[in-house]
Amino acid sequence: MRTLTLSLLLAALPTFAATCESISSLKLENGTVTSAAVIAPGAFQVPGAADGKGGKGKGPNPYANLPSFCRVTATLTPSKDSDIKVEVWLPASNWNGKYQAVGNGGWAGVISYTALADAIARGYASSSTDTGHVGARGTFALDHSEKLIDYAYRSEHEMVLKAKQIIENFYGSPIRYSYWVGCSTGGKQGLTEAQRYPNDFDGIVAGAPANYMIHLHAWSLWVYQAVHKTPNSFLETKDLQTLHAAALKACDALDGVSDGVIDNPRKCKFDPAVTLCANGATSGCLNADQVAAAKQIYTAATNPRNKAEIFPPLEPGSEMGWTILAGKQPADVAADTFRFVMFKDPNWDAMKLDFADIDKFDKTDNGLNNAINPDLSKFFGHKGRLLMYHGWNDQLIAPGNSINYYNSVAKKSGGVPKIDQNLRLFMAPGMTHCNGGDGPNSFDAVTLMEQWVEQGKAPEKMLASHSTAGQVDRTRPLCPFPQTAVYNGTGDTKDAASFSCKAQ
Ligand SMILES: [Ca+2]
Repeated sequence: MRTLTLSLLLAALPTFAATCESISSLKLENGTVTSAAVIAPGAFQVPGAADGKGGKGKGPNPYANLPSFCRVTATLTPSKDSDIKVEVWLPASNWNGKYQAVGNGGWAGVISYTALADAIARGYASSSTDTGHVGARGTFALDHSEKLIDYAYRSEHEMVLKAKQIIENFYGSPIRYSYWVGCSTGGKQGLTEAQRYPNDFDGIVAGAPANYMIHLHAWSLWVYQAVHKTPNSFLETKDLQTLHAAALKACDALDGVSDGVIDNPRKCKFDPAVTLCANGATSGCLNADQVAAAKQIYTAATNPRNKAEIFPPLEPGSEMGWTILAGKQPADVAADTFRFVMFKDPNWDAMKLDFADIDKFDKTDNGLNNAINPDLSKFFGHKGRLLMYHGWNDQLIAPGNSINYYNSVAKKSGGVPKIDQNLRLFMAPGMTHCNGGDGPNSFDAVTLMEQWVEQGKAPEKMLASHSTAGQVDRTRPLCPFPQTAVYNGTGDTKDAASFSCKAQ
């Protein structure tokens, strides 16, 4: 009877849904809707991209199968120096009643179009922001402290407020659930939201978060400096191959399956000295300076004054990805923090970074881009769910960073059992930054998050797959930290069914 009454009531409710075009006259606080137009199925083209696909070149068009949607663009100006571009995409039909905000990568500076497309393909209304500047570099931050605030947290929160307003205005009904989905900078943005604006989301998916940004960027240059200490320190690709082979030889089989993937690199004490050239050999081995460089890279960055850890190290198994941080030039994404925020000198020399200055850098940042507040009690207090993941072979953000943050939240909250229904971290063996790699690296965190938030079903495992040339060739469960997937002893080691999540 109660159900019948409710459905009659719902059916009788008038809808106040607006037309797409009418959204352009919607009034926003500290912002303006700049356009609102219906995009026909499959017709979206990335603005300014010659191929309409955002530089995807000959790859498949990620927008070809999109349903019709209302595309809203807005400019937000919470400060006088702000120029935050936002897009809100609203499925024209079959809206699932929910909102999914999507994150950025690196220094952002661009709308995340493919992530928007993924979200609306699932029926979500979605939004993305360029975080308040154009371009992938940190150059904008030079003498623009308000824009740096926009990048750090304000653009995301302002976007959320405006997107919710636009969505509810368009559909004429309240949003049932709100989610954040992002990796790397997007992971940082998700954690920042949980820390600063705990009521913005019901669920947050935060992959490989760049949340300890100042330390992350300092550590990135620790890796760079390691291979430039002497003229003989640099690790060429062949040297990385030598290291990688030695790391696998030492660590791969420890997890019970020799498959080219080290399930838990921290269980293996790999000493790169085993690759040192002996007896006059010059190939297939490393010179002493290269071994020293590798040792530095496998070691946490520390403050030389007090030995305090600045950031955890790259792990054995990740060697083939070192070409970015341990490259011929410092990685701009990291060096830009020091060029444009700390030293205000575009020509600053990354070799001059003194790790004894880390406290000074933190002081300058003042908690702006270091998003490490472990107190998530307000987010957890309304049953907010946080799903984190990180690849053990991450070559850009050391995976230990996620473990450190997880542990800090657990400690603050009174132990793992206290947070287990609100925060779960999934470490992915053999996965590189956000996806890819030799280990299973494709998974559906969004569906797990939906089940967690909407049905109260916490994720006990996350099924991951690895593909070669588009064909799945192995599957494996990813387990909530500190559990790991352990081989049952029988069955196909390429099949997830042969593994169980166990605490070790
Ligand atoms: Ca293995």
